Amino acid sequence: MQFTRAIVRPPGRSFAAGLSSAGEGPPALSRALEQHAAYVRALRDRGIQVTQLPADEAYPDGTFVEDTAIVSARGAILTRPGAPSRQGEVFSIAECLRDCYAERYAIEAPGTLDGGDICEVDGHFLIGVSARTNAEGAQQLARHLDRLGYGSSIMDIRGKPALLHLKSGIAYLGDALWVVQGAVQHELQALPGFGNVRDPIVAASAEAYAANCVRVNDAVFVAAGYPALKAALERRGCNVVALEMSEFRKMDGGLSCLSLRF
Ligand code: CIR
Repeated sequence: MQFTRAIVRPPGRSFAAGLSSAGEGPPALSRALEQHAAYVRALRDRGIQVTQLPADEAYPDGTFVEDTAIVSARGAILTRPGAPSRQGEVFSIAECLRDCYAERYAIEAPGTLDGGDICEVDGHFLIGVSARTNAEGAQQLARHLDRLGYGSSIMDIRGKPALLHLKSGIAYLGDALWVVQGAVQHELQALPGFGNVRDPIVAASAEAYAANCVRVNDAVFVAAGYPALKAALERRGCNVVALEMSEFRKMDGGLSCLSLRF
């Protein structure tokens, strides 16, 4: 899938007040802003037109825009994030997506859903049921996707507390290339229709954070500082762009969640 546009939002002054279980101490805002600017430059270098929303101090986790919408080639679905403190993040994203998509749906109460739980696989969507995405939210999304002509599969990751979101543990990079954390490899292969997921790159446990990587046109963006995964991707022929993510990691944020790409 070739992306032409992305939406991002830099972290605001309230960033350190966001949700975190990482136990790595508070993020330094100045470094987070530098890292975010480098991420935006990397998107632009791939030919992407980037829309930067202003930071919103009311939402410390608002920089993790991926959680607020599912954006596909055919339509957009606004989410209802599982963390109550994040639900208001969706309004400004809805406004922004109004200009980009004629067809829009929304997850409604009592459903909850975070975009980080959704992994697109060549027009089929894996939907993770997690501590953030409930079964009702997953079913609503499956129905909206069906209206858009897409299939979906639900994968329950509630027994895997190390994974905040499905995409913390699974990345699909196109051309049958997968990166997974060992904890989800067998579950993925056991899903109906996914038995043929052969030879995924399995991130070593010391590099589990970097399993959340993303293909952006001719490149694969991966967190910097994870040499084994970078080398494995390069052996598979990927043009790897390594991006420093240390301050976002402190707030449990992966690389994919800093943008909506479409
Ligand atoms: C949260 O707990 O919601 C944020 N601190 C991090 C969200 C990261 N989102 C993602 O990986 N998709």
